[in-house]
Amino acid sequence: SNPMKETPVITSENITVGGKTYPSDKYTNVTPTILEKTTRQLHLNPKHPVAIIKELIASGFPGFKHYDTFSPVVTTKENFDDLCFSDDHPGRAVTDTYYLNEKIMLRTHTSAHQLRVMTESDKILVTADVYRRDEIDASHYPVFHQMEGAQLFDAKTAVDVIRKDIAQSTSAASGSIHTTDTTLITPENPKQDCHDEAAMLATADHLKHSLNMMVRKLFSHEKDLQVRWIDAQFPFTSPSWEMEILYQGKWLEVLGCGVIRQDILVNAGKPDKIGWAFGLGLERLALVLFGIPDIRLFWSKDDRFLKQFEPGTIQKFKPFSKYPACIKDISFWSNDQFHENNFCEIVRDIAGDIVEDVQLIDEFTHPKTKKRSMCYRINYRSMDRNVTNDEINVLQEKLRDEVVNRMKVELR
Ligand code: FA5
Ligand code: MG
Repeated sequence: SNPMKETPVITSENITVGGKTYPSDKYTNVTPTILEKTTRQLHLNPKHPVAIIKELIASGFPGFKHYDTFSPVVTTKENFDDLCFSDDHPGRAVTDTYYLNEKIMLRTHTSAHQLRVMTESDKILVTADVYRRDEIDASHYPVFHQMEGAQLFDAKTAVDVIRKDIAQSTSAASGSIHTTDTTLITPENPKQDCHDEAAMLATADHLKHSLNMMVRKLFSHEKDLQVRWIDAQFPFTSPSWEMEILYQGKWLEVLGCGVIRQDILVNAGKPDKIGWAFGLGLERLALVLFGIPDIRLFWSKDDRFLKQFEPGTIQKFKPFSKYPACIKDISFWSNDQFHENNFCEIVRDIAGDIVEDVQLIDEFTHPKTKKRSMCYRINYRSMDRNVTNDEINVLQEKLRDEVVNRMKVELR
């Protein structure tokens, strides 16, 4: 049995999650809603889009050891100290990170497992749920999934080994993906002093090549996909970059990566290696791949979301509404004081969150009386339950009364 499936418990003294109990203190800021997410394990449900994209990406890294069952509860040492985060790095703030107590937290990235897995293998992938006190919008959610990848080479032979490897990895049909890379090695995004320049450049080439191939493989059916590389900064890599994909008219950041800080390899007992690492946002790539309009949908328990996905296949998502809409029109003779915002305010007052949409669908001026007629269509729909026609009729009647009372219009 999977201990992460057990329901977390928060008391005033401690927190139980994943079958283990941790004492709370003044740093404690995890909430029941966030802890509940640790039980979901979307990346381990083979029919979930997060797991489907995980498998599709992992299949492009044969020979890599893939870990995907690490507990989200980690130490601040694993998440920050081991990765060379400074003591005052903003990522450590209680405003950004979920703490169980001063030393125990929910991982903010899969890099928290880098050191541990690098001691075990030179080619690794780690997939996991990660937690951040981030904003919420269509591409940000406080819980999401990352895949970490890393590959290490013998520093002495890296240049030759990498040159051969890149030559051998034949480029899959690219669809029409346009990739631009104008990044340079600069003092702001520097080589590490301890690195041989040729070995570092080869490692960086291999990193970008591997990720460009990953994107080509994943999006081979996409038309005119725009991809770009930009400079970035991470405490645990240098130089560092991010990849962005143009999606719905905006550059969407999908991954961060770079040449691993040598201190980390030394701490992993591998001082003679040089290596690269990346951390990608699985939901961000899945948004683009499946055409999912909103990152919140990944958490849906509705079959109409989950049933659209098949392991190993890429099918565009067909948007659905959780519960059926109930559409009502209201027509009236308007007047000079009428303002649409006031009308919408009344609709919201009466129906609250059940209103999905208000639209003017018809407007005309009577040729003789010069009176203006307007017809608004109101789309009622609940996110979490079925609304009945009777119930909506009551709201619509109230609306008709209020519109007359407050706007002095004349119903038709
Ligand atoms: C990191 O987390 C680094 N650990 C990545 C890395 C690994 C760099 C190894 C170098 C070497 P960043 O904070 O940029 O970096 O997050 C990585 C990716 O996670 C982002 O590019 C984005 O795709 C995704 N991501 C970040 N925040 C959110 C969020 N709130 N919701 C959904 N996806 C997010
Ligand atoms: Mg970033």
